[in-house]
Amino acid sequence: MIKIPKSHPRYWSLYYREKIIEGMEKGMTAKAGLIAHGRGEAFDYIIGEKTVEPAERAMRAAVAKLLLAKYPVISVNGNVAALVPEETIELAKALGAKLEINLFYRTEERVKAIAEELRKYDPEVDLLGTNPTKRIPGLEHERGKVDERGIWKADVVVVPLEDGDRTEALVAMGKFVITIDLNPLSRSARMADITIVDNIVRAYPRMTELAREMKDYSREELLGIIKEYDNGKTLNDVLVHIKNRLTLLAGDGVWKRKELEV
Ligand code: PTJ
Repeated sequence: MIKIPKSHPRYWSLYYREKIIEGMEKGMTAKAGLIAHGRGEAFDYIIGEKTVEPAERAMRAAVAKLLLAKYPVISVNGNVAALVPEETIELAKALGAKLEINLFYRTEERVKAIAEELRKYDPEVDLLGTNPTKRIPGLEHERGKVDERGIWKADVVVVPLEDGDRTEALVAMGKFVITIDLNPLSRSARMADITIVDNIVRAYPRMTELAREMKDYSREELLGIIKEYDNGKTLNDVLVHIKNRLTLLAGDGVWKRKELEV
């Protein structure tokens, strides 16, 4: 990984870009994962590189649902393993959820590389998906393979940075699907039951914090949070945030250096 000076104004953006490149060099991240990362970066720039209120609202509803779930599973792909390997394990522990390596561009080499990376942070971690025997109906080839003890059995699944087709197929299987996606217009964002429009590098640590805080809430309180939640409204509110931000930036037609800083 190249050394980026901490004083660089875009330090964190460059840092995670390097992490994705490193993920590919380690054999974890798909080439298409680099493109997906670039799309995420662009949306994050527009959103303002911070957690907006609708994302916080979605995270609370997601954590409530996961805490009430009978069999919650968190899916791990090549981008997630490159960006937030330790944070993924922390979140699963805080929620009592299973972890499953589940890849769109599945190869056994990539599954092995991701498992090795996660085990660096917890050698004991129970990782599903290394030997999947079930298939998501309607998805051909490798991308539909799931673990009988994991996504196949899950009632609530977290599928971050996901393709819309698979999100849709999981919803059609009757799963409650939670996604993390910086693009509020994506098919995944539209198909999921709860969409967290935030960067996964901010969302996972915040969800872990929320899980630790909310695990003492009563069942009624958690159910109340879920009942109040409206994913369509949340996505709409993100778009309104983007619209307002761009209107502010475009403002009187004069570039305002200060306001452009994110
Ligand atoms: O590792 P694999 O084989 O499972 O493949 C993973 C990718 C990401 C390549 C695959 O799932 C894919 O092609 O996904 P898409 O359809 O490009 O969708 C990924 C979505 O994640 C896009 O809408 C991006 O905007 C979004 N995204 C990218 N980086 C982040 C992100 N959302 C949140 N946080 C990010 N860091």
